Amino acid sequence: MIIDLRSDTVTKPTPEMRQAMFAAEVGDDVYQEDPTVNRLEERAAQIFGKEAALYVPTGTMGNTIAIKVHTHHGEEVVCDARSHILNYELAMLSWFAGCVPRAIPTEDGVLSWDRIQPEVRPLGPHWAPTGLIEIENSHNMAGGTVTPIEIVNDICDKAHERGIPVHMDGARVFNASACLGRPVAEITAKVDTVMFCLSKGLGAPVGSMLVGTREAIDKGRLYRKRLGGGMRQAGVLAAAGLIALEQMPHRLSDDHVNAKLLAEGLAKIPGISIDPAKVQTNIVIYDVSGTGLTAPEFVKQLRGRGINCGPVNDAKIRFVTHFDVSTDQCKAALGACEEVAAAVGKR
Ligand code: TLP
Repeated sequence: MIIDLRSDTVTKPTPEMRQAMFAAEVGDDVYQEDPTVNRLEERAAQIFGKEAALYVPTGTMGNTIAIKVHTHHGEEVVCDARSHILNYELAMLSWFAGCVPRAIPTEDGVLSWDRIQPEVRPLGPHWAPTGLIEIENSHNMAGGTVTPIEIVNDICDKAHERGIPVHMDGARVFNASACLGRPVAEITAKVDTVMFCLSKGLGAPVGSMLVGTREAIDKGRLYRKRLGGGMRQAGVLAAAGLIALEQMPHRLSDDHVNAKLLAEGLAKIPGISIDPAKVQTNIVIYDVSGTGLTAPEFVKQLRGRGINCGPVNDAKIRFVTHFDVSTDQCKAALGACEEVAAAVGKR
């Protein structure tokens, strides 16, 4: 059996989700008549302490809509240099919103006002104005790192003083919440919009939510339709999303324990480098260049031993823990890494 550590997107819906999907009450959601979608949107808004929410097929669409809602063509979006919106969304912020990214490199994916402030521009004879600031929490490619609430709040306060909105890519904000031991509503209290995914660690087969003010969400609903995201009897999907939202957040810390176990084990393998202290949530990114193999070569060797994962670049590999991988399977993955590293040593 393959142990799939490529992403938390690979989770399969639970039997309870499948039951709920089977029994879901539905209607046409483009007319806002799907009772299950409506319930999911109301619950998401309630849990985040915001006015309204919008069910979208993917996190990418949620981020794309949020950026469009907040900006005008020809503006800049300040984000971390390794952010998902910049590197993994096919330049949607330029394609759909007509904006350019203003990327800020960070050590660990955590932006701060000190780093952002010099990059904030007013409209000038040469400059595009800053239309939006984006925070990714937890931060995928920085290894699941979490931006503390005080930093989120500080960025929001300073941005708002200058009339700049803040969007959070909270694809994994429930992981950030489990790590901080604080409710998502506190983490996102000051951001103007937050996108979170039901289809990652929360285990739903499909779907993400955009949450914010009534005005932003009403506008966002029209952009969702423009993007082809008006989904009709989407209640069959939203039913699984409701279970994901209500029942799955509490178990995310199990994934974090498994990620820590992986990180600590990996750190002991000669040729592999990772600082386990930096692993806060369910993403483990480690460097294999000291083994003499490139990351794609290492990944291929792991695949031959039943472990599925992906390279981040030539040197680094990403493992993501989720509810379809057990602690024993994580131990097996560690065993496979040891074997691969040792086999190179003997060449
Ligand atoms: N991330 C995926 C890949 O696209 C890399 C993964 O396997 O981690 N924001 C963040 C922070 C994400 O990690 C992702 C997906 C998204 C947005 C987009 O979500 P989807 O895949 O639903 O469009």
